[in-house]
Amino acid sequence: MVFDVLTLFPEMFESVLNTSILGRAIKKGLIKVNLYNIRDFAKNKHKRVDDYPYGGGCGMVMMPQPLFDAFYYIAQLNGGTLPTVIYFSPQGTTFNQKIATDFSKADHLVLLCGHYEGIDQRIIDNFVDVEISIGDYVLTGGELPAMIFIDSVSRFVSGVLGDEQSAREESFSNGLLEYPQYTRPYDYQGHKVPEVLLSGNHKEINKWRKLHSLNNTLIKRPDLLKNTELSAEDKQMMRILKQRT
Ligand code: 4GX
Repeated sequence: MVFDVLTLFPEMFESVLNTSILGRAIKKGLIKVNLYNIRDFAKNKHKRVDDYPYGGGCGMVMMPQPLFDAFYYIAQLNGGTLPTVIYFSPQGTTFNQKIATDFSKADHLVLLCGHYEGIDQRIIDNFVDVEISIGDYVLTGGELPAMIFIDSVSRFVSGVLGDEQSAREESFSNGLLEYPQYTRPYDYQGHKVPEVLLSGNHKEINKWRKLHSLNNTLIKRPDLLKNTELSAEDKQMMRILKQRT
């Protein structure tokens, strides 16, 4: 899968793309991230990419020319057609796991990162297919949202996670929060690991994990349960949990 990123600050991406799971996925060739510096497309003498807003007001607006030319360039590299273009802004649809899985099926996406007060609306009107927000708070630019997008979408690209993790992912794509995890030692300063996890009884272990997964969700994120399909056994467990609170 290929991500073309249009940004004024390509250096912000370096450590994120060179580290851990994303770093490995890129080295393996499972994903490719092409960073384009928008400033490289500026045609004026001082390589300016922003200008004052029409109508007045504070802040600067990213001007059309460099981005129009960047999109023409990327389209030309792809036989004249532009892949789906995503723009990150607080006005977009709020990003979630479902949207991440949907985009992981694409083979090529263009991510536009705005900076300053925003970008000239004509860029959005002519090139942007989807506007995405990573949450209701204001950032200084679209670079962090683009990195979050690449990270969460790449996890669903085949081979990016190990077999074990992708199987685990499946068992938790049910919209529930995770169960508590423990590692050695069994007794750390008197704080012990729940006995059942040491029992070797996998039926009981799975039951314990499901119980805590349901309970965590009920206590911390009851809103998630509205969109979650529960089995008959899960519903029974849930009734018991609800009586106890
Ligand atoms: N989820 N930002 C985009 C530039 C901007 C300014 C004004 C449109 C109008 C954000 C978020 C986010 C800050 C990225 C403003 N664009 N992006 N940037 N939350 O806050 O995605």
